[in-house]
Amino acid sequence: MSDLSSRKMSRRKLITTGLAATAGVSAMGVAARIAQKYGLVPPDHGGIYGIGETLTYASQRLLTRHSLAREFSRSQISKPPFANEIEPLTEEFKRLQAGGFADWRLSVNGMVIRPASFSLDQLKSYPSHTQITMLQCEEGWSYIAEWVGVPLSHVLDVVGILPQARYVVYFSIEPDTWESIDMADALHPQTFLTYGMNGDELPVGHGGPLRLRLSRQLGYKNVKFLTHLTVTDNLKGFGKGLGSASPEAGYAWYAGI
Ligand SMILES: Nc1nc2c(c(=O)[nH]1)N[C@H]1C(S)=C(S)[C@@H](COP(=O)(O)O)O[C@H]1N2
Ligand SMILES: [Mo]
Repeated sequence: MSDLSSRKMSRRKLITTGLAATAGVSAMGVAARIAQKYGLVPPDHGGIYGIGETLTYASQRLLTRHSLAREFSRSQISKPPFANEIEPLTEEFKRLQAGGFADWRLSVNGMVIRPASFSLDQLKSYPSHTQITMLQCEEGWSYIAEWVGVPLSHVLDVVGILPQARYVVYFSIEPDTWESIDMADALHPQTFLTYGMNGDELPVGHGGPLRLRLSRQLGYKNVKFLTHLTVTDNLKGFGKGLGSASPEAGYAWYAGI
């Protein structure tokens, strides 16, 4: 992402201001210990910024575990939705695109009973979910669109997740672009693998042919060009162990809105 360093700076500034503005650091330490006790510590909790991350994640999880993101009516769909700048697409992506994405696969493995690889047609054959929600970028802009896809919970049912599963890690065909979510978000009814948008195929500019859409977290958790999911009980083995590429660049792992 080209503007990563500037976004990183503004995020840091935001958190530092937040720390100064809210309760003393010792009160936050107590809250962090409570979060630890209830297993509500996010993977990017280390260091000074981590106290804030733990507070955000723990309080959201305790209060809003089952809450729904706001849905809109057709008349509220933004016209025309605009695409965030995307990195130049890889040769492999272009090859798949030239073939109409017939060879696009989503592989699913990890703590599952039946690891599998799905074509787009297979995913489209499952019961679909449609929703009109807002996508919000951490930089402040947003838009409302109608998305269609298959609930992630359905795909997880097909592969059968093991009871000790705690997170779903998801990867883009774009190098170094990956995120993860906890099971509360993975199984949430508004979390789905989208292949359609505003009555059409999902445009490449918005992450087509396949994108993870979760309406309760910021735009950057909505990874485009999805090729792989893995189910795990521990995020330590992925990247720098912070849960996704975002905290490695200064963004929160948990980006609840
Ligand atoms: N693979 C990939 N997914 C991505 C990004 C990206 O650069 N690459 N940008 C993220 C960010 S920061 C935002 S705000 C949204 C933007 O989505 P949009 O293009 O549909 O507006 O996509 C997210 N998903
Ligand atoms: Mo963003």
